[in-house]
Amino acid sequence: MRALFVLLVLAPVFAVAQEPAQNRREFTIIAKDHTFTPDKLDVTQDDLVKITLTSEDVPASFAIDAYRIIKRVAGKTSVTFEFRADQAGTFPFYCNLTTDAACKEMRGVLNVRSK
Ligand SMILES: [Cu+2]
Repeated sequence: MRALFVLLVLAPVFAVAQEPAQNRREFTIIAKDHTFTPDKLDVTQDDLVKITLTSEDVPASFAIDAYRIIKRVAGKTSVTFEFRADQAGTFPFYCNLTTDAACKEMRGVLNVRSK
């Protein structure tokens, strides 16, 4: 009887768990000396990507045009955000701040492998 109860109660949970696996990927990106570290992110299409952007010196930002992402981080703080990598391809990410000429050199690449 107890086994049946457990089965009935847990069945919906298992049903949810069996939906297409959704990978979560987490990255911490350090912005320092107008450089992103790492400057290359590799994920698989449809991954849920969580990024913690940490500035170790001056304010910075992280932008990916194709994903309409622009996140700013104040100096010596962190910001965390998530997005679903639903478009396959190679996308540049960059700092879009204009206060400092060196921001133009602040860039990296997001690689989204199609599945
Ligand atoms: Cu910058």
